[in-house]
Amino acid sequence: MARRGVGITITQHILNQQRQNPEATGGFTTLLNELIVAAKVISREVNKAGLADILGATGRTNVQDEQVQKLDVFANQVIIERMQHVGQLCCMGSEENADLIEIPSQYPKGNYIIVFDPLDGSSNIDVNVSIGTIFGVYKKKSDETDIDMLLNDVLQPGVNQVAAGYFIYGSSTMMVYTTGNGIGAHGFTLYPSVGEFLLSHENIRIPEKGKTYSVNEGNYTYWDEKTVALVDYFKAKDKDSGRPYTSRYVGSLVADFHRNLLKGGIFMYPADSKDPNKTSGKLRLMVEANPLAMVVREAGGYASDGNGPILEIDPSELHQRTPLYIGSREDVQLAEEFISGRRG
Ligand code: AHM
Ligand code: MG
Repeated sequence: MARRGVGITITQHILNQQRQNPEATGGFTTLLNELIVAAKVISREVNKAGLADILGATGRTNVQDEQVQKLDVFANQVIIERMQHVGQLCCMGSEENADLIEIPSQYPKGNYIIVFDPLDGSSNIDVNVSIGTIFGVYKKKSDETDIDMLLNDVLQPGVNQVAAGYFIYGSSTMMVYTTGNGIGAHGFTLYPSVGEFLLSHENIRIPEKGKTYSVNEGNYTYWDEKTVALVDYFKAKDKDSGRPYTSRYVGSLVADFHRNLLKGGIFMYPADSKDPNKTSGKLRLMVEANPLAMVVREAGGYASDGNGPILEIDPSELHQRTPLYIGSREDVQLAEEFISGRRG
């Protein structure tokens, strides 16, 4: 027997959720729908990335004599162009843009803010490994309209996100999203022949404890002793606690996270000494860590910077970086014990 709701479209799902909120105006649904259209366009381009040499590699012209763009630049442009005219946004923040993105004056504006990483896992584009788009949505707090003043509205802790999620362009294209408040995290698979995302993973629950750790161990030499002790712990043999864990890492956050979300485990990008302050790793708080932290929380998991919840960090910069430990609750809590020095 089919599970309840499985097979409904993402649009229907968003509408159903919005109906439960008496204050909903439909603007939020419009916003997410436009993002979904952008993701479908990106998915189509990602699927033909391997044809770049045939159609003309980046920076060259293709058979139609058009300039071929880098895929991450293309993805960024598609999202900006589609989202700027929905009338629901006051500004946007992208991993690809140093500053906030203004809504052009000819378009109406709204009270939402979207932050995104248009194509995460860029080193994997050329080698046919899954990549993704990550997004978080906030509501503006002030009445500001001046772009220079809006940064204060954007720099909110992740706990304030009203929606968050990601698209993964893999063996199939999926969207996983949540609107928070215990509503759960839900997964939709793009059926290319129909052109719709259909509900395939209703109310995802991440196992409390996994058997997998995901980390770039090539950074071992740049870690402090607490991080080394943590990773050594996962690799040590102890039958009772299910160790050694197995290791899985492809270097695409969305792909590594998605696997652990469905199967259990922990993804880590610890602080390392490549960072001049040794306080963060490579990943960005607002466009990478916060959206996934909201998804994992709704799925019953946890995300930490090693000392406390990612979602409670008060950001001071749009492109701020953070250490990230995310996945099964017990595994992330254990990582926190090591990193905060409560356990050695
Ligand atoms: P990107 O935004 O430039 O693609 O970088 C982020 C990616 C993540 O997807 C992934 O987790 C990480 O970088 C991998 O980094 P590393 O190659 O240092 O392991
Ligand atoms: Mg990224």
